[in-house]
Amino acid sequence: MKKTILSIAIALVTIITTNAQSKESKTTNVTFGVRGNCGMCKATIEGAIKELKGVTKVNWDVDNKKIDITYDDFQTNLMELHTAIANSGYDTDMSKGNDTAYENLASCCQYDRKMKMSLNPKKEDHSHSGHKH
Ligand SMILES: [Cu+2]
Repeated sequence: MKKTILSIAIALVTIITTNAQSKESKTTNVTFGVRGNCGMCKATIEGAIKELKGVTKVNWDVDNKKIDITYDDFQTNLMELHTAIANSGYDTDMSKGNDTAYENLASCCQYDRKMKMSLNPKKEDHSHSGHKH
């Protein structure tokens, strides 16, 4: 039973992917700085991005204070990504977080607005050869 559901799911994904490719689309990948503190911040930031059309992948890195987004340039654009995050109360390296939204964040999420963002990963992260790039 589980196998059947999985097969159907895979078939559906294939159909959706094929359809998406037949229309005009331009997959773009972008990384930029976003301030924040914790897992709750991560949920808020990524949630704001997921609401935009054309976003296929989003990951906010809590340690390095930066976000990685894959999106369709025909459905949204870089400025919209920054604006969506700013509207949710978070600073990006291109736009300042909305003050009211910031005030409404849980107190643990009220990050230091002078916090450095878009940091480089620690060196030891890349010294292991166990994974491919
Ligand atoms: Cu938080």
